[in-house]
Amino acid sequence: MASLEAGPPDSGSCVDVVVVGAGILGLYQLYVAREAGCSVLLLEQGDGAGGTWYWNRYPGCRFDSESYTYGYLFSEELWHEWDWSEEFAPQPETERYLNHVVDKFDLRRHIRFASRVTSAVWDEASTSWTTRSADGFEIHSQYLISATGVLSVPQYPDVPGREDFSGETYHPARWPKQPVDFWGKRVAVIGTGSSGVQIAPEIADEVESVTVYQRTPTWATPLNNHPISAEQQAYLRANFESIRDELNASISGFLHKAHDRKTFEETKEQRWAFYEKIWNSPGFAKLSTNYTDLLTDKEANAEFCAFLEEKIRSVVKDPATADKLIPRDHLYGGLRPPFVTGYFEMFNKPNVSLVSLRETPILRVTETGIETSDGLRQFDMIIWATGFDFGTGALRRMGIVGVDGLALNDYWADGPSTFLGVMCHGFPNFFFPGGPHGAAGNNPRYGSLQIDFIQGLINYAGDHGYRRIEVPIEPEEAWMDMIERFRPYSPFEERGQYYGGNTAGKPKRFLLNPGGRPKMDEAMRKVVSSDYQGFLS
Ligand code: NA7
Repeated sequence: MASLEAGPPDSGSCVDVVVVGAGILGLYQLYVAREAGCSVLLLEQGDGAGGTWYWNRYPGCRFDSESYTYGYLFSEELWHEWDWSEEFAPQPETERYLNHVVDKFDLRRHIRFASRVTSAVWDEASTSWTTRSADGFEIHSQYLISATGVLSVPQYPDVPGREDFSGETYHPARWPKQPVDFWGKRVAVIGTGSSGVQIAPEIADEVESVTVYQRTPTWATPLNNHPISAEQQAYLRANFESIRDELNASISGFLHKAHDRKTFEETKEQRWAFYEKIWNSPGFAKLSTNYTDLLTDKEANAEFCAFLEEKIRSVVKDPATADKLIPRDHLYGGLRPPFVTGYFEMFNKPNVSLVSLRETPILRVTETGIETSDGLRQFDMIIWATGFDFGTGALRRMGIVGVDGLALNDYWADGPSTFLGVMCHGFPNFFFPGGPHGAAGNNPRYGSLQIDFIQGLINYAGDHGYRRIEVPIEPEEAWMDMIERFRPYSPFEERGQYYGGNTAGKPKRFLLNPGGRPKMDEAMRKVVSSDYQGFLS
C-alpha cells in the first residue's frame, strides 16, 4: 500500500480506497474511510475542492437548503467554529467552507486534482479496481467509490447553429473563475430552472438587456433569505446536538415542522392567510410545512397554485408577461421548484423581457443572436442554463467495467438499476453514494447516511477477512420494484425535467427515490442486521 503521508501516490500505486469527486459527499467519504484506517486517494477532475460548489460559480448561485442543515454534522468542533453568514449561503462561502474542511481535517494530501477518470476496470483475480485518469495516471484499489453527483455533467440543447454564435457563451456549471463583465451587454438566459432564475435577477441591473427564454414556466417562490444574526448564531451553537439529532431523524433532511391540517379543512380566508405565511417561509418549507395533502391531492395542490398565480399577477405589472410566467402543465412540486430572490419582480424592469419558447420556438442560433419563429434577437452573451445530464451523467462517462468485462453502460442500457442508489450487481467493491435512486430530500443528509452504510460494509468486510462486496441480484431487484411501486405516488411529473431523465438519447427511467428515507432506512437495516448476508465473499 502507498503511504499518503507525503501526498498523492505515484502512478501505478495501490491504495485501499479510491474516491472520485471532491464534492460534499466525496470529501466526507474520504474522511470516514481514512478515519477507519484505510489508505485513500481521491481523484477530482477540477483544480479545487467543492464539487457543485467549485463548478457552479455563476452570479446568484446559492443554497436553497438552510446553510447549517446542508453542512457537515460529523464534527461538533467544525459546527462551532464555522459561522454561516446567511440562512442560504452564496457559492463563494460554501466553497470556502468545503476548503476549510479539507484543511482542518488534513484531507488535501489525499486528493489528486485535475484527474478526470476515464476508465475503471475490475480485476476478479486480485479483487481490485484499476482506475485511470485522462492524464495517464493509474491507481489500483480494493474499493472504488464514485461520489460524482447527479448534477455534474452540463447539458447543452441540440439547437441548430449553437456553435456558430460569436459572442460569449456560458453554462452555469462551467462558470469561469475570472469575473465576467456584464456591463452594457445584451444577454440571453436560456432555461428557467434553479440556475436560470438565480442568474437573471442578479445581472439585470448591470446589463444593457436580459432576455429570458422560457420553455416551461416555473412555480418559483421567494427564498426568503436573511443574514444569520448574532442571536441565531448563539442559538445554533448552543443546540448542536438537538439540531443534529433532529436532522438525522428527519425524513426530508430539513428542520421544518410539518403542518397538521389538510387544505379543505379550513375556509378560503384561512387558507389564503396560511398560504401568505407559506409564501414568506424559507426555501423548501413551501413543500415541507404546507397543508399535509399538498402532494397527494391534486385539488388541494391546485388551490395553492391558484394562490401562487394571484401572487405572480400581483407582482408582474404587464398582464401578458404574467400570463406567460404561470405554469399550466404542472402543479406545485410537479417539477423541482426553484426558490428565488427578485425573479418575478425583475420582469417589471424596462430592460428585461421574456420569450416563451412554447409560443415561439428557437429555430437556430446565428453568429449574432437567436432566431425564434417570431424573428431574430441580437446578443453579446448567451447563458445556457439548460441543466444537466441528470443522475447517471458522470457515472456513464467513467468507463466503468465490472465482472466478466461487463460495462456499466451496458448493464444500464435501459436506465440505471441499483440497490439503495449506491451499488449494483456485477460491480463488486464499487459504490456510488449520492447516485440515482437514492435521494429524496436535502442531499448531504441522504448522502451521508449512504456513506455511513458503505463504510460500515467496508469495515465489516475488513474485520471479518472478506475481500469482495457485491449486492446479490435479489435485493437490487426488490429496490427497483420499490422504485416502480412508489413512483406513481411521487409528486414529480412523469414527463419532463431530469427527474425522469430529460437528456436526449437516454432511456427514460425515474431517477430519484420515491420511497424516501423510510424505505432507505428499512432496506439498510435489513442488510446490516443480517450481518450483510449474501454481500460478502
Ligand atoms: P434544471 O432544473 O434542469 O433546468 C434546466 C432548464 O433549462 C429548464 O427550465 C429547462 O426547461 C430548460 N431547458 C432544457 N433544455 C432546453 C432547451 N432545449 N430549450 C430551452 N430550454 C431548455 O437545471 P438547473 O441548472 O436550473 O438546476 C439544477 C439544479 O440545481 C436544481 O434542481 C437544484 O438542485 C439546483 P424544461 O423545464 O425542461 O422545459
